[in-house]
Amino acid sequence: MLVKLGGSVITEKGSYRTLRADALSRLAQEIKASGAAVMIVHGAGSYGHIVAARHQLQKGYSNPSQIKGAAQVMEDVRALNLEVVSRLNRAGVASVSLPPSAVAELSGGALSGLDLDRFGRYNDLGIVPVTFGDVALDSKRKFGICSGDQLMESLAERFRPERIIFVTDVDGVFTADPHSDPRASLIENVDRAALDALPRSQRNADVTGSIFGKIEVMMRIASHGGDAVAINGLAPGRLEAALRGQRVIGSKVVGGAE
Ligand code: IP8
Repeated sequence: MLVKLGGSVITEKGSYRTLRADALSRLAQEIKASGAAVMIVHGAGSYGHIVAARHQLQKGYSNPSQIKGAAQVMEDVRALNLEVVSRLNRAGVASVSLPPSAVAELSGGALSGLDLDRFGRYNDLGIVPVTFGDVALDSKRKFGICSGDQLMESLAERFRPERIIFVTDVDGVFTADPHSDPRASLIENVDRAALDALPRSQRNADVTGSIFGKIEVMMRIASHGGDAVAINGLAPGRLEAALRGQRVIGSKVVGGAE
């Protein structure tokens, strides 16, 4: 099983370096309780996106004033990662941090290298590899942003997990933004047609792209086989049930992106 703990569920996205500590601890306990073998990726949330956007780090190097910003983001996402790894260890899920700033390489913004053997070897030892959205070196742009979704795609391609679970702060993929539109309804099966029908308001971007782009990544992952689902991590018990292979409220993404 491959799990992404989205930045929106483990942090308060609008408030710099603010952890959703209770949600994170509970999710760690749910992972333990499920007994599932997992690899974990987490988003950066307010530990990454605010400063990365201020310095336009996703575009790569353009001026020396970005350097302090890049170092700040790397420090901040490490702090978040330590919160995640400590809570997993405390819950009884032995975990290790594999930071993209040290084990990944970008080329023009695309993930061109990741030390996947290292993930496999820790996994074989019974230690859960935990990686995350981070700043990484880029062979064309000097540096860039390596998103949790890029990492999910690369891990899914190599390890072919049975199920890929994206944990967010809403029930799944909606016809409109459920935070602002009371008429938004949950799309249980997301395919290419459903994706194309999403309104532009659903495509609001942060530094690593829009919801639209994230769903495309999920579609590509699902087209390798396996099951890709988006569920609500703020609803207690759903991650545990999804890890047990049970049907839970959420959206299932059907493969089909080129
Ligand atoms: O939260 C973004 O990763 P994501 C990483 O998975 C940074 O999109 C540093 C903004």
